[in-house]
Amino acid sequence: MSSNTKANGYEQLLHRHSANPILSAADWPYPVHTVFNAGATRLRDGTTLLLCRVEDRRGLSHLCAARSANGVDGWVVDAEPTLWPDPEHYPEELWGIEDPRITYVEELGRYVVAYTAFTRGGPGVALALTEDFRTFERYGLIMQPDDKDAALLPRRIDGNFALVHRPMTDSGAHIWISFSPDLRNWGSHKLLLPARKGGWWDANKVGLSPPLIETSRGWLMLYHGVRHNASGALYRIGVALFALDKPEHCLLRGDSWIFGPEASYECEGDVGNVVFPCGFTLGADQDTLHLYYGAADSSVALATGSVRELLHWLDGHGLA
Ligand code: BMA
Repeated sequence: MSSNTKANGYEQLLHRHSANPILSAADWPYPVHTVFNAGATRLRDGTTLLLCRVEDRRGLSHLCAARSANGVDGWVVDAEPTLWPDPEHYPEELWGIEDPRITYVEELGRYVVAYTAFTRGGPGVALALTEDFRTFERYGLIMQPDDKDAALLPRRIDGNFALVHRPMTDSGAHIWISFSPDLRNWGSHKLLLPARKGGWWDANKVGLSPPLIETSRGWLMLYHGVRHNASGALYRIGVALFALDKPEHCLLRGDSWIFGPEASYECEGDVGNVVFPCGFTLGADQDTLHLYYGAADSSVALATGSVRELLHWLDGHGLA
């Protein structure tokens, strides 16, 4: 067995950091209930920025930035909420804002944050643009409810911006991709990755986890798959690969999940048995993956892996 093989015989592709969970409510400079599902990016000066979903005791969420030089510890958390719901001007934010995914867009010279805006009509997808995570320009709701788990691609495809997202319809919770010339008007909607059926681990719902990872072989997707069982739901992570110039074309989809709740902080919390990544950064080698995930809707944890190894695993376990 290689060092990546676990006792149960499965290869371990993502490795939990020994400092997990790396952020929780106890680290916050103001009263909060839980901290989880953080978007991630590396700033120009090398600082890792996590934009965390923070839930208060009303049950409503806002976003708050935490910065660290090494992406593991020494976090400096904003003294006040970084992005607070603004239902007066953006009624779609009435019940809070959740689960941000961050994409840096060279063409705009800005980060595009896609987040879930929650209101009476359900959760929808909203965008906010920022240069520094201190001031934001809101673009408002771009995908109406029910829709969530969205992230922008870092560059245009065939002249258009592309957004991966997860609308809920009568036919289920599947991952879609949509295109826009200006980030405001969206169309050319295409089904990207459907939930499987029956007994599969990703039969009941799928959704994008962090933004797509661009590799020489295609767009690498980490997605969450949900299976309902007698005691609730299990959130686990799977992998798929899409064509670079035609991202709606799935090249490979892994058969099994690669990461699921096992550690106590993933199994126990407000919502047990949930691992929910919303962000990643890459090491200087452009291969080492730092995956930031919400654990049991209660804390932020980190797992590391290798993009090369994930692609290699897909070659052996992917269904075309
Ligand atoms: C999903 C999202 C996530 C949450 C997960 C588990 O539907 O709302 O924010 O982490 O459920 O509760």
